[in-house]
Amino acid sequence: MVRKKITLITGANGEVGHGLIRALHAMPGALPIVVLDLRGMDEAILPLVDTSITGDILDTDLLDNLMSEYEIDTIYHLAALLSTHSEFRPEAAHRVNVQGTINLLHVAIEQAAWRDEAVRFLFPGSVAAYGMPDLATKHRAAPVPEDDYLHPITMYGCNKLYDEHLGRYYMHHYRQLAARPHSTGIDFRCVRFPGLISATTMPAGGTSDYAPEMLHAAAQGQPYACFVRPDTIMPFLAMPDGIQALLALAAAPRTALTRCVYNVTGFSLTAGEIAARVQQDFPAAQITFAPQPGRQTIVDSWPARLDDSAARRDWGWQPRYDAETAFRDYLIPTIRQQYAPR
Ligand code: AKB
Repeated sequence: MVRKKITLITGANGEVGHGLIRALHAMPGALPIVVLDLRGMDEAILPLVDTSITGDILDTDLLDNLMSEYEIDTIYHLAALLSTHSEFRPEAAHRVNVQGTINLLHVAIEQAAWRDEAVRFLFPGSVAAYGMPDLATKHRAAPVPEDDYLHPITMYGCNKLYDEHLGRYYMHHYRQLAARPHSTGIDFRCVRFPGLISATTMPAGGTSDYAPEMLHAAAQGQPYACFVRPDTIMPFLAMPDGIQALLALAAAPRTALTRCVYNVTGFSLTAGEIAARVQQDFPAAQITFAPQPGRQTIVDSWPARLDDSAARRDWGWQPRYDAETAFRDYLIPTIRQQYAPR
């Protein structure tokens, strides 16, 4: 039986999934897309995918069925519980974020062995993998490279960091004591994302959410109480650049890659600067600050700036948007269109 060669996307109904599906669908010669999400796919995205499966990455029978039906060429494993949600249900987060990832790595190993060809495994890491020891260090530190300050304080951050290690382990060291160790055929590639800001979708359950929430509230004429202090700073990336980063890393020749995990970043702004920028285009915006100590502590533990020079060097990463152009050319015009009366 000839199985259909596909790209598999888990957690496809999230923010990154939507952008990724649109971009892949527009690429000439792209493989059919099969998506897996706990919730059914949004109507607007459904026509862009070959098959939509509503199900759980913890359901190994479902994953076995997928493997028997398709030849999986590339996996974008996006399914995760984000940082704020994960603090409410840490053990559930661990199951989804870690066991779920192992399940998908296992799918990749099985597929690679079956077809005798590598399976590319694209994984979104997170700035949450870091843990700055204190605010003074955060503000003093130079842009943080991939291997410094890796002491996350959230379950999500711990999970994401461990997943990166699992990807490296499954790629290079899996069953290394076997009589004849062999390549598992997993080609694991991770983009470590800062906070992502989309003009068309809203995040759910993250801690960098204050930035997109502020913008979307203003565009809809709703008041917004920001849950971190105005001086809170962290790195961000406009969503189209996030999608582009995943696609560029997926397309990079393996020989060019010197690591499994790459930082990417667009710009760093304080919450106060974001509020001021939003107010420039939405002068009636009612933005107030009501810091929540728990979520404040989480963002305070994330670096102010990321060093993405390895990605620039190895696979030509270059964000399209900086702080000014992200708002001027992408966020503001797109969000105006998004909420324009029809
Ligand atoms: C979150 O806030 O949990 C995510 C992230 C930074 O990975 N947006």
